[in-house]
Amino acid sequence: MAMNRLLRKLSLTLAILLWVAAVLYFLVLNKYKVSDLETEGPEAKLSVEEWDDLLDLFEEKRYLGVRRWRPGEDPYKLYAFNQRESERVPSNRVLRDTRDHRCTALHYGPDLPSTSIVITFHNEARSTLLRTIRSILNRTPIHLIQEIILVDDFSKDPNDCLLLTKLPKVKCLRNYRREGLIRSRVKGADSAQAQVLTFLDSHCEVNKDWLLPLLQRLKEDPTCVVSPVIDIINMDTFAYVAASSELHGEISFRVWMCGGSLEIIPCSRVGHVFRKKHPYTFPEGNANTYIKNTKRTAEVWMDEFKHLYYSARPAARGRDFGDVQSRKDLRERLSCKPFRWYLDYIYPQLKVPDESALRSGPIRQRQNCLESHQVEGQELPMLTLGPCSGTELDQNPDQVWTYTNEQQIRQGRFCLSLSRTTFSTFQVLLEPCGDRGGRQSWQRSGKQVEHVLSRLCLDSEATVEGAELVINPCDRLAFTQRWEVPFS
Ligand SMILES: [Mn+2]
Repeated sequence: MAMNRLLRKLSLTLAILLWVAAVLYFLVLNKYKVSDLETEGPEAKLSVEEWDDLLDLFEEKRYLGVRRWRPGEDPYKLYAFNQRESERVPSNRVLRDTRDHRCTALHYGPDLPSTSIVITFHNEARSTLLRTIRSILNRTPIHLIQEIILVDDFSKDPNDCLLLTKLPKVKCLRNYRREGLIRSRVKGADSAQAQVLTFLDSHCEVNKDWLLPLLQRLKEDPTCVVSPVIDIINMDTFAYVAASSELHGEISFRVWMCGGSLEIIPCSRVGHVFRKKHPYTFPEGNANTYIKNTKRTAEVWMDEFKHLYYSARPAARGRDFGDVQSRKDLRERLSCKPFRWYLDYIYPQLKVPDESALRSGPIRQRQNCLESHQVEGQELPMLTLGPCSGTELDQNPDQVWTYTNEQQIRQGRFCLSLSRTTFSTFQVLLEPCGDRGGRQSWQRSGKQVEHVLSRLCLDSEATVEGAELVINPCDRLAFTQRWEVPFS
């Protein structure tokens, strides 16, 4: 007993010692890194005096004094990040160098091409927008910046953009109606003077030497599209946190199919404020814009695989997606390869659903269909029966279900699942797909749909609100257990 207590005491002491050592190590490391930053080469940086002069002209305090957070206000209301913290963080703060230590030993060619940096924004917080620009001016050899082009996508206050043109290299373009991200970027690109274009978000902070390895790689191979590793700026505290060095960028199949390549350059680091939602609305409504954009991509680029997109996004069926002829022409003109080539040679690790096992469509019981139903304020959609609606060509997305290789009955990210609560284990509802405990496995058995583990059958029971889905002992005579399904 005493031995036990002693051991516990010892291990606790050890844990505390380790913790103290770790904190000290981190502090020392931090200090080292900070002094490292301060001794950056003179050509890379404006002197303090030069900066002071420019900022006197620019009047930073005055710029930041508009629409400031006030005590009592919700600091997340305007921008969906903590505005109060953002305003506390100086525009020229010191960042920890998050690169692998081996990056510091790299040398870059003296004749790198210069770049035009395009930053688009719509009602961005002034504090984050300014910090984005100052971090660029502070951490980039000035001769490599041809210009910083701000594209103001019809923000409420034109001065958010205009006043910043007092900073070196900064230009401002403004849309006189809301155009959206890509048209704004194209506008910036059209007016750019440099050969290399760099697109940045409007709430970033670039880290030490961020641009050099990107330009170096482009010089070696001009067909590349390159990206930094994106570090995380915490939306609550604005702490700058290193992203894991495991690379997980967007793999743009369009670039690969048309003879380019997309590379994430590990020695280039840029921080970005990740948010849980957009603080602004899209020109055609958030869901509509998303569906339209992804549907256009599928229609132009995915060839015979586009039905997989529709299985995953049934809401896109029958939706208008505008004219894509010019995009198809572009694909033709650039002699881009088929989507299948991309799957075979660039991303063979990607598991493409086996077509014979993937079937989708409505699940019918007489004239009624299995249907999902969004309820205001509720996280999970309700599962119910409703009159079948929609046609083969124009299906009702709430009534389209996909049977997957994992024997799930799926719609979007939700799957038919047995209830988790003990007092109603027989209820069937919608939950996020992915349960491995067998609550989401179903198979067809004649006219019935059987829950694989319990061997009970999918059934419906009338309630005051309509119908509830349950499982019951299988009974071939019960009409509520007879289903027409799109899979066998
Ligand atoms: Mn962003």
